[in-house]
Amino acid sequence: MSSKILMLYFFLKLAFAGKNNHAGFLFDGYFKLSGSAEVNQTNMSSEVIFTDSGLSEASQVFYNDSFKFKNSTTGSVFSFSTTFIFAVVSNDTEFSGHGLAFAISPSKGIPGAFPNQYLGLFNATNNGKDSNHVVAVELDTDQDFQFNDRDDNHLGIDINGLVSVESATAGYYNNQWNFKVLDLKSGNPLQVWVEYESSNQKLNVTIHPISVPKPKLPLLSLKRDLSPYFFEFMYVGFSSSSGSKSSHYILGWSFRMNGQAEEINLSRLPHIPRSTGENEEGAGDGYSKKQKILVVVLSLTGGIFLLLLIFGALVMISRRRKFIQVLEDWEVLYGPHRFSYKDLFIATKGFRDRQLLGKGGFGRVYKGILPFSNVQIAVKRISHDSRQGIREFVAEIATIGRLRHPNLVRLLGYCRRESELFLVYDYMPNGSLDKFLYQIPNYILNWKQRFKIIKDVAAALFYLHQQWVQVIIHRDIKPANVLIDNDMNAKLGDFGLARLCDHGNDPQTSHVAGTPGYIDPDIVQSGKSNTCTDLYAFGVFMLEVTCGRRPVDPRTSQEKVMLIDWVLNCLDNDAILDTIDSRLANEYVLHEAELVLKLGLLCSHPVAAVRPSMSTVVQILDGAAQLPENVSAIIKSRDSGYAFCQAGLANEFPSGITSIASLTVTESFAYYGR
Ligand SMILES: *[C@@H]1O[C@H](CO)[C@@H](O)[C@H](O)[C@H]1NC(C)=O
Ligand SMILES: *[C@@H]1O[C@H](CO)[C@@H](O)[C@H](O)[C@H]1NC(C)=O
Ligand SMILES: *[C@@H]1O[C@H](CO)[C@@H](O)[C@H](O)[C@H]1NC(C)=O
Ligand SMILES: *[C@@H]1O[C@H](CO)[C@@H](O)[C@H](O)[C@H]1NC(C)=O
Ligand SMILES: *[C@@H]1O[C@H](CO)[C@@H](O)[C@H](O)[C@H]1NC(C)=O
Ligand SMILES: *[C@@H]1O[C@H](CO)[C@@H](O)[C@H](O)[C@H]1NC(C)=O
Ligand SMILES: *[C@@H]1O[C@H](CO)[C@@H](O)[C@H](O)[C@H]1NC(C)=O
Ligand SMILES: CC(=O)N[C@H]1CO[C@H](CO)[C@@H](O)[C@@H]1O
Repeated sequence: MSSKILMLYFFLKLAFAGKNNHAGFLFDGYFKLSGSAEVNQTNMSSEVIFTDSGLSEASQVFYNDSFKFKNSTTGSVFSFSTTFIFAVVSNDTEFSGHGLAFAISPSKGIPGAFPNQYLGLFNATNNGKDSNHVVAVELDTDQDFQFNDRDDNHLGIDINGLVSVESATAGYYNNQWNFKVLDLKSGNPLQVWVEYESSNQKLNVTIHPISVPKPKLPLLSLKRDLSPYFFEFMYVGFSSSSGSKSSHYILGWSFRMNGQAEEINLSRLPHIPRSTGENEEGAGDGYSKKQKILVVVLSLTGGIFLLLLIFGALVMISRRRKFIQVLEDWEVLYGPHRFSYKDLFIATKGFRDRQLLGKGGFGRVYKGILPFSNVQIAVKRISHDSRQGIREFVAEIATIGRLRHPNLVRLLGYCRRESELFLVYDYMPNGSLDKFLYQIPNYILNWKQRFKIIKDVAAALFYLHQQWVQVIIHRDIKPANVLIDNDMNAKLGDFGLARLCDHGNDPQTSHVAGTPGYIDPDIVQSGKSNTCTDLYAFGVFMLEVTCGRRPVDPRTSQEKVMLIDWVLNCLDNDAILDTIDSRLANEYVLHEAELVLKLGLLCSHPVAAVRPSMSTVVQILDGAAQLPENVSAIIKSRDSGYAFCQAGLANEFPSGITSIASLTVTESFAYYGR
């Protein structure tokens, strides 16, 4: 060893000891977990890693020093953070072993642990026992029904046993809040973060490809005080199921107590030996190289020919379709709003299923990019059987198209072709409020955001009802029709559609528009909708956003199934604040939340005459007006109409909704609904 390198070695050692002082470390080498663990580091002294391969077949690699995890006076667990990059390389696509785990253990290694499905963490006798004092994050690549595994590609938080306390399919939420599934055993390096926050006792686990920055939202988030499971001093390390099926590599690892783990320098990421699969292929399986090339060439030319044929056919079809589209004189009046079918066809890549954003009662919504301008759009495809009403239909669209408000999704135009109608909207990449409230686990809208969303929707409705030259009734207010932009502003979508779709329909047979749970009981009787109908739905919406649950939830206890009933009951018992979304963890503005709940009940009062107007609602929300003095009394005074409402919701719904169970899955005209 030259003196230069020796000096560097000592320098690194000193830097390590001085800088981190047992508060953390950064290891930028790599090691392999399987059979006997091998440790290879690029530039760090080898003493930072303790290798224990003497225990059965399960391999474990632990850091040589323990860390102080608990405050000795209070007994609470400190915050900690760790990140590591791992890769699972296997040469068996069918089965690639059980996986690996990051573990926090009282000892340097976990004695007596079994390999395979036990992941080197526990054994058949101690699995699930409190005496283990082991907290682990499993990266599980096999489904073991014994431990209630959800699938063969998941992450889980394991406390003293292999039945995960919390688990989820491997993946992450990208910037548009779309979930991307990751394949743990792809062989590609993936980065994992395990972080515990002492102040709110939350353990978060995040996974992402190394090519994208750490996602904002964790995949797993467990609220749990870890102090019963930890001793004052604990060791950190990895364990693996071992076996010869796959190799588990750790390609960098950093850990820190009371702070965020240092980022791993990706430019220094070591190269891992790839699977031996390539060699196997080369070993020959009956085909010579020439034969293989021939097969490839043949299939390529065949494929290209087929593609050309399909392309030609598509071009011809789209040309023909384009000609079918007839432009009538009066339509020229609305000229700028009309898109050509061809453009929409190209924009949505031929209305391919991959472009589908959602399905609803009115039709499907596709994502598209307009040719030439590259503007992103959302195209709603509606089938419209009646031809007679088409003129009114288009006039209606022109009306909707002229509506402009920051809290309305902009309608850019339309296209009409045969019995189909296409509505073109601004594309909202983040999707709907429904997604933020219910579909992204671990995403919790805070009170400020919720209150803002309620005010935004109120402003949009006020505009539709009272500020525009003509009264527009929305008729389907619900979280699935409220879109969220990048700054978490809410925009109401699908306005005017219900009325649009009534044109050309026989009013006698037209069904009640709206979504069960949001439908004014009055409309069920009269069949007529007006602004009061919207107010009812908006009242339910306010309760829903505040309580963080759907208006009808058959999975909860009997007294909570109907949201309105439950909130009313709690109001009777002077416990209205109990209904506020528990995920907010008491972090809300008390007077605002109480105001929204009472206003929500007032708007969803069974007697339409009692409901305030949208202008009053906006004033109350802005603090420019007060709720009536006797609001509680008004809310509680419910007459026979209310009984009907209950009966209506529980038993008979118009238009083919048969059971309560279907209520939560029926999204009648979701914009970006599921
Ligand atoms: C390790 O240190 C040597 C000596 O300073 C340096 O030349 C080399 O680039 C380092 N390796 C990595 C992967 O950083
Ligand atoms: C590991 O820690 C022990 C003390 O706990 C120490 O004696 C030993 O030298 C360390 N091993 C290495 C490789 O640094
Ligand atoms: C432990 O908790 C006590 C009481 O809250 C505090 O004064 C002390 O600074 C804490 N110790 C450490 C090491 O954080
Ligand atoms: C399981 O592990 C414990 C130590 O945690 C050990 O005492 C016990 O013997 C092991 N059981 C089996 C069946 O190996
Ligand atoms: C854990 O995730 C939640 C969001 O689910 C976030 O509010 C919290 O700050 C995160 N905590 C840590 C330690 O990253
Ligand atoms: C690949 O398979 C061979 C036998 O088919 C086995 O000996 C080898 O250990 C496997 N390699 C890995 C990385 O799993
Ligand atoms: C990462 O490593 C490269 C090469 O060793 C170095 O040039 C770069 O400055 C490092 N980046 C950080 C953020 O440390
Ligand atoms: C698994 C692996 O790559 N091990 C290597 C670690 O480094 C030594 C030399 O420093 C090599 O001989 C091993 O093959």
